Amino acid sequence: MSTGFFPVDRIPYEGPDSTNPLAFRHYDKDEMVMGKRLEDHLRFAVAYWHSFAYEGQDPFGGPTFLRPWFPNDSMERARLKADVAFEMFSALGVPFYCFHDADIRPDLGGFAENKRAYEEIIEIFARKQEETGVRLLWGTANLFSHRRWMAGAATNPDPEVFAYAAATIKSCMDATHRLGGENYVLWGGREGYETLLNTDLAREDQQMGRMLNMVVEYKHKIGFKGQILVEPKPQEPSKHQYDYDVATVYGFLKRHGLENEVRVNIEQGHAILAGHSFEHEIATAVALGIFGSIDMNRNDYQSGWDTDQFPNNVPEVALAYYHILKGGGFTQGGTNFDARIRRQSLDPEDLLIAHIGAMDTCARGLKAAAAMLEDGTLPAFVENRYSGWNDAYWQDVLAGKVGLDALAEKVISEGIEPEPRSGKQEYLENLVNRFV
Ligand code: XUL
Ligand code: CO
Repeated sequence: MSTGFFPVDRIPYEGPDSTNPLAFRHYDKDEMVMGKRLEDHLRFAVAYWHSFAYEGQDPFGGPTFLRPWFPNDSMERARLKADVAFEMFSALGVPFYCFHDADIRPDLGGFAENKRAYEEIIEIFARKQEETGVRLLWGTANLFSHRRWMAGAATNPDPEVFAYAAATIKSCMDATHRLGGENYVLWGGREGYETLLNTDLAREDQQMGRMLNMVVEYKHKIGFKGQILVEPKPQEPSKHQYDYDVATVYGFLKRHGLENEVRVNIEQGHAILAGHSFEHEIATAVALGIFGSIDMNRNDYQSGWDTDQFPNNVPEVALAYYHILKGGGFTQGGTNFDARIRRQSLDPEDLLIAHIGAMDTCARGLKAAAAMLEDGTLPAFVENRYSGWNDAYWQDVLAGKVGLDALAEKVISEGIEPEPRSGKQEYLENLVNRFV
């Protein structure tokens, strides 16, 4: 029986001419793009925390959303929240969802009590997954909200907090495994510092490396087949976070022997905070062989905060999907909407409308990206730009068979004077604009 929270129980696809705010105009999940259904390309997921746990607070004001499952203090309310959440997943027709432990269970105090409450909700989720066909894209642990994490989880100066973090991650990995999750995510909001005056960087790096190695060891021990993903972010809430961006995470993985075990979950808003574009982070991960999944959202470009708004800019999203498709597309990853409605968007239908707009934006972006690839001009331009390197001699240079002195000799003996060639940026920008 429906809770009656939402005004409709199914969002139909009505095509680009529809004026119905509760219908898709571009996301037809069965539409074939490059030989694959849109649903299988995009692999959309709803984020439990933003849509069902966030109460509308900001740094200057308290809750604005008066949902019947707030406050988060009883199992009864947690069950109602789960009912409404799965009604929304089904209404939107998303294949996936994601959650933290603290999003889905009440905070009843101690570790053992919270674990029991968590496991009870996980069994409810397992039943609901079966009934609705909705699956888990990833699970994760909230190691940042409670005051115990204020000085870090894995990187805490107190080893007992490290142990508490390990125990929490273990129960979240067990739950993700139980629900058939396709990935497990680690985002270290408090793995960083507020001031270097009280921080030992070398110790904190060692602690974080050991924790991630334990996660990987445990994954293999229980036979979890999902990807382990680290989510980079440069700061907020910490003044500085160690998982600053994709390149920094790659260095960390190499240092701790994890570059073949762990990949990244890249978030648009985090890329912007790091001074990058979303496509920069995606292309970097693809180039390094650690691309895993994305958190899709957008930041307000004026505020300088991680505002976690729903995406609505097709050209931006198109370039992100271009690099994803060019890298082979998602395997176990997907498009998680790590986005929340604004605190004035009070109506239940606002939750649906936000996701509909975001899904349509992503569908248009992906179709534009696929058209760019199928047209082939852009990838061919880049390939051609480097084609000089394909010669056997230059391949030998890359393979280490030619040294600095031999190259110097070649420049002199052959009288090499390279002629610069146009990078054609404006031509390429105009080319992209034909598709978006
Ligand atoms: C915070 C953020 C998190 C992670 C999961 O900025 O993105 O919601 O995605 O912990
Ligand atoms: Co995120």
